[in-house]
Amino acid sequence: MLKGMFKGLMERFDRMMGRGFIDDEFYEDLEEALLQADTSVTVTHEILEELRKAVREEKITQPGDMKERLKTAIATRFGQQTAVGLELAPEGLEPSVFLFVGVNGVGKTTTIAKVANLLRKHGLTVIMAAGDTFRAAAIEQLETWADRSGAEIVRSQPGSDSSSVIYDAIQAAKARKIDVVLADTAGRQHSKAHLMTELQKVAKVTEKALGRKADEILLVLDANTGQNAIRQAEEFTKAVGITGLVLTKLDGTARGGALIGIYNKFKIPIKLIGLGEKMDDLKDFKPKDFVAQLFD
Ligand SMILES: Nc1nc2c(ncn2[C@@H]2O[C@H](COP(=O)(O)OP(=O)(O)OP(=O)(O)O)[C@@H](O)[C@H]2O)c(=O)[nH]1
Ligand SMILES: [Mg+2]
Repeated sequence: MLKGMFKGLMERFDRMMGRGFIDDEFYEDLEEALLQADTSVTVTHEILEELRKAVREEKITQPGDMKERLKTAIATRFGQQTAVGLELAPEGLEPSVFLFVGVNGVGKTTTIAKVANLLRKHGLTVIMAAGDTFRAAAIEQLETWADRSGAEIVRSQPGSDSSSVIYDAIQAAKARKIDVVLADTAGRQHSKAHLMTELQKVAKVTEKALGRKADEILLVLDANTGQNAIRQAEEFTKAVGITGLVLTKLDGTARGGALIGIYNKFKIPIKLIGLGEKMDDLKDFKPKDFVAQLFD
């Protein structure tokens, strides 16, 4: 599933392996491949330095051994994350509330469908809040997913206030003893101050309805966005306290390099990864497995 990511890197690696020895050209090829996958210049140079050091100190001579080194170098940059999963509400304080935020088209609504599907399979009841009130189509899209996953939905008229819809959904969940509220929000550019202010209001209203902060505020990032994902993480973190990242569209990206280092920079756990458009295409994030898949 992850074949697309670092495709260029893998092809180049195979060519380097073909040469059977490590030379300057090897490092140059590796550098170019990492940069082409949109790995930042800093992270690329750190990785190269690490590999050169390993070659010197451990007398590595074969590109094949280097591949293992590279895997480790990438995996450590995702930190010691184990799949902790989503944070549910403390016992007795249900419902759990998860807000999904991010720029346009990254996969927020699809991820909500996938998470609803997962929760339903675990026997939890789910209510979706149609907090993307900008477009009628967005509300209909969520309704379709609610039907398919067996979730309920709270919706309002297009153009109505996003935070009131989410407020209503939380109240409905309390009244009907529903386990989890999944709140959709409209896609918003991280550079638009008024939209980020609106998001702060959503977070505040959620807190008011719930008596505590949302259990998760998940920033959804499209793996294809390259280094701009870092900017998005910066701005969304500043506006609202992001508790976890969801990385989507990993099934088709050749620019996943930007994601190396995103954990290191923000120390926000990557909670879920999206690997397709269907409800089952969602996985926990485990750095080692993830990196192993990239290389195999
Ligand atoms: N290949 C692939 N496509 C995905 C994935 N997640 C979402 N998509 C697709 O990306 C497109 C946008 O997904 P949405 O869920 O509507 O994105 P959104 O963030 O809700 O978009 P807005 O509400 O317009 O901001 C759809 O065509 C989805 O099917 C994924 O993990 N892999
Ligand atoms: Mg959406």
